[in-house]
Amino acid sequence: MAELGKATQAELKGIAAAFQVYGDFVSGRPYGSGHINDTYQITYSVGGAAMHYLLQRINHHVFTQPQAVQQNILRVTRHIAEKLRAQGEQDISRRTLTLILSKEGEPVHHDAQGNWWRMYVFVEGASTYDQIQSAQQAELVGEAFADFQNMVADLTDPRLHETIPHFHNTLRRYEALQAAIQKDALNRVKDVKPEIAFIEARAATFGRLLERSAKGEIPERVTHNDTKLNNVMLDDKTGRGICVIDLDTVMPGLALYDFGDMCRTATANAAEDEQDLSKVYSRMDMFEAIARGYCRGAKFLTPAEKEELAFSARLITMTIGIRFLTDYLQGDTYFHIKRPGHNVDRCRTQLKMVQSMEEQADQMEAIVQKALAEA
Ligand code: ADP
Ligand code: GN1
Ligand code: MG
Repeated sequence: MAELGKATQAELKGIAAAFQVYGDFVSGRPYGSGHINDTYQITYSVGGAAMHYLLQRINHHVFTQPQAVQQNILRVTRHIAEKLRAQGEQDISRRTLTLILSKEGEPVHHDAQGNWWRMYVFVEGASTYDQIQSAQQAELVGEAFADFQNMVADLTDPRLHETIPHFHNTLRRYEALQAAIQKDALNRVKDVKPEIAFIEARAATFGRLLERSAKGEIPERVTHNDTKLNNVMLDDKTGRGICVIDLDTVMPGLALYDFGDMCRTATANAAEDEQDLSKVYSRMDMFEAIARGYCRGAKFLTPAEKEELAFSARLITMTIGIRFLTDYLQGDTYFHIKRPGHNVDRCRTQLKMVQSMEEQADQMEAIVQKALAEA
């Protein structure tokens, strides 16, 4: 997979001009800490006032059908905006992403180099966090993602495009890891023997949610599928989770994966790429807060979903750990890395988080029961 290099000011100016924006381009700068897309904050001068836009190059190696992604996002964001409007909400362009169409009226711009770009209204006065700051914040994050699931629940007809098929299918992710181990293209397997052993020892659990879903016990819903902490914007004044972002993977899926992924990131005591593993563990005060916020909003959960909430946190953390390790063995072609070994560091934190959640499994179960009872 070829790296998509960083865009220059002149390129950004040209790309921004392809969208329905007014005023004069001032500057563009790389923005955020996502692992997939290339994100830029663009400043325009409009009638003398500074105005920001969010310009993103969609990673077309990851999202091979950028137009399908954009059709989904247009549909999702318009649907949410309509709902918020009907509820009498204010400030709707801070409460959902708003796409700015290209001058051709499309939700995406395809440039001469073959890159795909999209532009959003920049949400001001709100921030994303790579690490959780407080239990109150964790509760608000749980609530924000539950609200999101409620708002998109009826986007079923027609079915949203599956932008990445089998995205959270742990068995397939495990198969991909085994293939990468077999191939060992870069002779890296020798460095990660304990990690491989840790994963293999737990393989019997990887099909658990898939089986219950195939039996019809766990329903398909419209889900976000990338509910990491830094994919929700929190209001700088109130702390509320005002806008769920990074909508590329909104598609049919399991609500449990969304719950699990918020626990993976928002209960972590350390950064996703922390190298000192003694700092990495899952915080139960944060888990309690997320479970409270999420269960209060997610009134739709079936008995089987309720039973698997705590397990889903371990499973998704394991799945992401498997994906980081696979990418490391394959030569770091999927996730953006900033240093050699970055993906193996990320894998190690995920496996440490799994271990920490396993050690606290009984407590997690009790916390879930309490959160459900009080919801
Ligand atoms: P990635 O898929 O690479 O994670 P995101 O869509 O999550 O990309 O964007 C990366 C970061 O850019 C986010 O974590 C957030 O901080 C910021 N961001 C994204 N969209 C907006 C927006 N509309 N307004 C302000 N900041 C945004
Ligand atoms: C990626 O795009 P970003 O950084 O929000 C990845 C997620 C992983 C996450 C791990 C499309 O999320 O699936 O859980 O990294 N997104 C995609 O941090 O693969
Ligand atoms: Mg993101």
